Amino acid sequence: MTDLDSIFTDVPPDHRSGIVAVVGRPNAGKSTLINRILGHKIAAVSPKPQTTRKRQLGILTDEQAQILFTDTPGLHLPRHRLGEYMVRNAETAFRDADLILVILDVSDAPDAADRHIAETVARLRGQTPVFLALNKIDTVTRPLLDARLEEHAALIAHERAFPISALEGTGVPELVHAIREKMPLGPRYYPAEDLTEANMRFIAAEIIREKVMINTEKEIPYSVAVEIESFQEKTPSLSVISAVIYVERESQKGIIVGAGGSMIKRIGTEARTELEQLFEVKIHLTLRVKVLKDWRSDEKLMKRLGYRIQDND
Ligand SMILES: Nc1nc2c(ncn2[C@@H]2O[C@H](COP(=O)(O)OP(=O)(O)OP(=O)(O)O)[C@@H](O)[C@H]2O)c(=O)[nH]1
Ligand SMILES: [Mg+2]
Repeated sequence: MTDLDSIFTDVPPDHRSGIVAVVGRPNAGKSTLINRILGHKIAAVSPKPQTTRKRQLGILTDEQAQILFTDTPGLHLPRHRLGEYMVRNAETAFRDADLILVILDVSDAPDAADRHIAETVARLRGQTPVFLALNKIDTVTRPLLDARLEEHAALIAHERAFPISALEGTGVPELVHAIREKMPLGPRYYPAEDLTEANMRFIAAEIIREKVMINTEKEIPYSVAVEIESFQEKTPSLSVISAVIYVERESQKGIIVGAGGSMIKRIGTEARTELEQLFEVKIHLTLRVKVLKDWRSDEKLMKRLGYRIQDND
């Protein structure tokens, strides 16, 4: 039997499958939750808002079901072309979804950004059912927690709400169980071993960008784009990757390189270590830094860096 046959035949007649759009404000924990659900890191995570820039599929497969989780950029009020791209990219995720999973961060009381999410969900949800994941419950102690959960749950009309900690895993199995039950009958769309449809080049670029975001401050995390120039699987146990880190200004280049190259070295070591774990091979990683002036405001340059407007169609 070929691989293709097994995709279509190895599932029971009551097999379920569907798409879950994971949406929320920047920093709510969407990517953390998807990594947690899959038990593998496929998406970049950082303490800074607006880490995710484009949709990414996380695929959860078991005997009974295949659930496709769409990680999306945080919904926010954009201030430049890249921000507009990100928000439109997130908004299109609503269109194909069988279920909308809104992640709310309960570590603080709801504010204007949360109300903006609520309005966006109300505008775009159509007839699609909504579940809420009330995330970061590890940061709030009882009895305050109960009031917090209620305040957040009151923001958005929903079918069910689940208090969770994406970081620690609390409540996540219950959430996944409920999502599975909500999926319509359907086939297995991807081979059981696939975790994402993103290729290794994209994941490598995202991990490098994540390390830049974690290690830099102010505008720099947002001014960075990463391009994989070459990715060669030299042997089954060694890959050689060379990547360019683009920034918007000469001064930012100096900061990313750091004194005596210390910063770029740190970014390289952290990225390499994590990629070796993810891909289970040794990696030689070479990083260079280049200036692409004001690329975030320039649609042509954005396109060159992989943020194509037609991604939003
Ligand atoms: N304490 C705590 N921190 C969390 C939890 N979930 C996520 N975080 C942290 O919140 C920060 C943002 O997490 P991300 O997963 O990048 O959030 P996101 O919603 O994908 O953010 P954007 O991609 O920017 O929209 C990271 O520092 C995470 O470690 C949680 O359950 N508890
Ligand atoms: Mg994210």
